[in-house]
Formats: sequence, structure tokens, C-alpha cells
Amino acid sequence: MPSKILIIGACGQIGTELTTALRAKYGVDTVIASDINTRNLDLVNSGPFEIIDAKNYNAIHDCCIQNNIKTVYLMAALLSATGEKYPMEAWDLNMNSLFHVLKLARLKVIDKIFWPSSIAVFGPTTPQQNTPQHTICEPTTVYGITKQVGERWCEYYHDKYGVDVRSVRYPGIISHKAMPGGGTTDYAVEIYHKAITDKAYTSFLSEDTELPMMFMEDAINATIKLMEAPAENLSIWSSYNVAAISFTPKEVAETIAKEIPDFKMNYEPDFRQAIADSWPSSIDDSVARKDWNWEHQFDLKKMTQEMLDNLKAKYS
Ligand code: AKB
Repeated sequence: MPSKILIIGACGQIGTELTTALRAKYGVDTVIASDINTRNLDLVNSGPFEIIDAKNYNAIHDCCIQNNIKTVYLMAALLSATGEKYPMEAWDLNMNSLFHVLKLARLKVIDKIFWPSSIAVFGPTTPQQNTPQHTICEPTTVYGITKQVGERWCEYYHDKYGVDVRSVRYPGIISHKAMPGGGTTDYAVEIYHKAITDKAYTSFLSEDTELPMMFMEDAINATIKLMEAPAENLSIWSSYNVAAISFTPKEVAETIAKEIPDFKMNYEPDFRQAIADSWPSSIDDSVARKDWNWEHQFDLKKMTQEMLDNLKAKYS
């Protein structure tokens, strides 16, 4: 049987588009999508799909054996805002799912893993501007702690057992297909939807909160490019900084208002403000650019155009 790819957490914001991109590249039947439920019916009906709870080792193991899975993309996670509400659930899901796939690679059931980390590994003591690849990481969210610890485990499994596990620290990801859920950067997706449906948006972050962000197409390209890079070119086996654009709620509102002149923006910061304040404003991703030729394509203007065009079509 030819070897296949498994995506765990395929119904989520990134998993949905990663599934489509990997199927376009390697063939629909080569890529098995899985999630804990069938909440994204378009995805479920678009090719092979299995119900898998990422916390269930046996379910992942059996799927890998039965389908000759050699590569796993582990996209299931509880994000920063949800993690603060359900800390033990976040720890349980984010850590145990990672341990399960690392174990499968150590036992040579699978050959290669992609596991996303996040800018949440950084904290208030990290340099906020142009945050370097190697720097102080003292995260103050449960999600950030799971990602930081996960990075250490990835590097450990690589160094100790030769496991090929690759990772990027995603910034906030902006897309118009599946909605994000439970993140601090989610405002930057919601704002585009509300701009089309209500011509108004109330941001849960203050107007001058600058965070690193990336358009989905760039995030998918980064993921696939890193996974295809020759192992000998890679110098980071914890997780690579990747960056594209940084902006504030005010800046994105102003960019939207150029297309929708009567768009109204309000600000009501909530508990997510403290999370955002602990994260960097911009990221130095020169190591990724050097090691595997990472480059982004979308700036704020180009991304806004793409978001508004697609969402106008969706809601019309
Ligand atoms: C979140 O806001 O929690 C995520 C992230 C930056 O990892 N989007």
C-alpha cells in the first residue's frame, strides 16, 4: 500500500485548508483527514475522513497501521483564550496528543511529524520587537506553556531518538474558510466577517495592540515548505520563528474602511488583552528564511482585499 498522510484536527481553522492543500499536492486518497467530530461537513465529505480523538493513542496508532500512514500533521489543540478557561483540558490535549505522535515516530510506525507551535511561547520578559529565534521564553498562558514544553520535547525526541519532527511558531492566522476558535488573535478574522455582515465590529483588544499575523495561504506554504525541506538544511528542531505582517486593530480597521467607508470600529478589551500584552509585536524569522527559503507573499492591503472579496461572495 502506498504511504499516506494523516491530519489530526483537520476540521479546525488551519487543518481545513491544510487538508485541501495537501490533497491538491499529493492526491485526495493520500491524505486522511481526522477530527474528534464531523463539525465541518464540507471537509468530511471531501475525501477520506476518520473520527479520531487526539488524546487516544490507540485510535491514532490503529489508523496509522491500517492505512500505512508515514506522515502526521498534528493540528488539534486548545488555543490561548480557551486554555485559560480550561487549563487542565488544554494541558491534557496539547501535551498528550504530542506524546502520542512522538511515540509513534520513536517506534518507527511513522517517519515524519508536523506539530505547530506558536508565538504564545513568548512572554512578558521576551524582547517585544523583532523577537529573535533564540530568546527568553517565559509564557504566562497555559497554551503558551504547552507549546514551549512541546518544543523542548520535539527537540529532545529529535536529538535522542532521531525523530523527524518539524514545527513553526505560527502567529495569528487570518483566513476566510473555517473560523478560528478560542484564540487571542481571533479578532483579526472576526473583524472581516463583521465588516461585511454588520459594517461594525467591537474589538476585544485595544486599538494599539500590535501582534504578528499571517494570511492563511502564507501559513500553508510555510508548513508545506518546511516539511519538504531537506533535513540537512534544518538547524532548528524545536520550532522556527515565521513572520509576515504585524498590525494593530486600528490599522486593520483603517485598511477595511478604505474598502467599506461606513465601517465603524469600537473597542471593549476583555481578559484576552492581558494575553496579547504578553506576546511580541513583531518576529525575527531570519533563520527560517535562511534555512528553508521561507518568504511571505501577503501584506495587510493584499490580505484585506482577498478577505473582503471572498467574504462578500460568501455572504451574498
Ligand atoms: C491564539 O491566539 O491563541 C493562536 C496563536 C497565536 O497561537 N492564534
